[in-house]
Amino acid sequence: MTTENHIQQLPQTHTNTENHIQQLPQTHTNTENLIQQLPQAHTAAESHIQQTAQNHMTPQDYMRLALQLARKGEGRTSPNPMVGCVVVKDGKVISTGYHEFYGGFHAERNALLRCPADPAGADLYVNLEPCCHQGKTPPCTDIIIEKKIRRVYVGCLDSNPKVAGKGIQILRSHGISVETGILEEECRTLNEVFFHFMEHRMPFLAMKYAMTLDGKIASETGDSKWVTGEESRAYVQRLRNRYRGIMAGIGTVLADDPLLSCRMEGGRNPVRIICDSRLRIPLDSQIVKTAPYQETILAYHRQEALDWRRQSNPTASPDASLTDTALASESQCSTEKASLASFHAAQKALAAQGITLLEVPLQRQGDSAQLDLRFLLQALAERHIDSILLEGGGILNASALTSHLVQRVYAFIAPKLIAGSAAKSPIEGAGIPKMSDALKLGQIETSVFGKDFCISGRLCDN
Ligand code: AOF
Ligand code: ZN
Repeated sequence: MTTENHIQQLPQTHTNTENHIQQLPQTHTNTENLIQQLPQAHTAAESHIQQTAQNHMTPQDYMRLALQLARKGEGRTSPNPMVGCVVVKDGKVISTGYHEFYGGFHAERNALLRCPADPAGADLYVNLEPCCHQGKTPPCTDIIIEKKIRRVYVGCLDSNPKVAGKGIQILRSHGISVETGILEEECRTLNEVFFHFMEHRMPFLAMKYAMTLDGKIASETGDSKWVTGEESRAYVQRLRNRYRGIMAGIGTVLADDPLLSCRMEGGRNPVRIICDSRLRIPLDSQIVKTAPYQETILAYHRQEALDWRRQSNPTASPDASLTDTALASESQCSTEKASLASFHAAQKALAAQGITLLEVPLQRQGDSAQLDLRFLLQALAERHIDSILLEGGGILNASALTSHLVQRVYAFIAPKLIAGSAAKSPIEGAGIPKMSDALKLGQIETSVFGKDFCISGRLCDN
């Protein structure tokens, strides 16, 4: 067996709960094929395929269908969940629907409104408990009752306090039989962002990095283009579509001048969040130049920004050799004025590009001080940013990790070696002294992209 064959075979050892791999194009299942055929089953042959496939469908199979439908809304429903719905009558799927975009009809209403046949007496499968509140759209429980659905199969309960078990209660009180917990773990995982945001009111932070087999994200000279291959990088574009925000540090901006946009076909750009405590971002950087077209937030600290301007302008700095105190204090005063003027000019120029400037306090970590990420994330949550892909350098990653703000890790590993003790690694900082105290990941999913691996998992305690 060649090495490559060996690698290709590894993903097949995974469990059903690891749905990450199911999202890859080459791993389509029968239910996925079915779902692609459902809306456009025009020919007799297609209908035949549908019916054959549907004859042996279990509640789990229908729920898998609902999950696949739900994923069609990926990147468009935030901060609402991805929900899919399947209506089954006399052993046949008579309608499907999904939550297509934020503010649009819910999955159940879409499926029932578009149902070509009378759904009275049908079974309905939905990955999230039907809602019972009037929000942007009317309660789903209303239409399920009105259309005389007989049985409802639910993937998992909704943790939105307006729903949280009440949806199921209402259905049961109208004589509808409700079964819950169908593929519960997959249903929870699909909407992990929604549940985290609903339960903690904090954005779900996913740390993504790409490293060589010897754990380096760049060479000693700082070269990082490219660690991973095309397939991995295409998947990162998909992640950028999936997450509402993307976060990077000023170090990355200065080193790589990235765009941090989503280049996936039909994708949606994430909100860019740059941690730049000293407000150093160059006005001619790609981020600043494209800010009128892609929402951008800069997190900074006022005093750090002023101090940096004072220190980086030596001609205006107070001259220590000056003996005359009056002269010295006059010089200091002009330095203060100059740094304040430069700071205000930067603020104005950035705001003129449509950039939101967020003032964030500092947090001490050992001898150094960094932006208080918890404070920043709370501020972002208030702006309805429910999820963030962290594409930080080692310092920002360490800061997020040690502040216990990271929920998921995507580690892309390329079969390359670059060596060098000064070559940067994905997570820096002081580190954890004892292996027994290492932060542990669960729900591990392993995928192969070309010659690279991606290992993803949830941080166990966050
Ligand atoms: C969805 N899509 O298919 C289902 C949802 O913002 P609203 O008024 O549309 O309501 C959103 C809430 O509805 C959401 O937090 C969740 O509790 C519930 N279910 N939401 O966006 C759906 N079924
Ligand atoms: Zn609803």
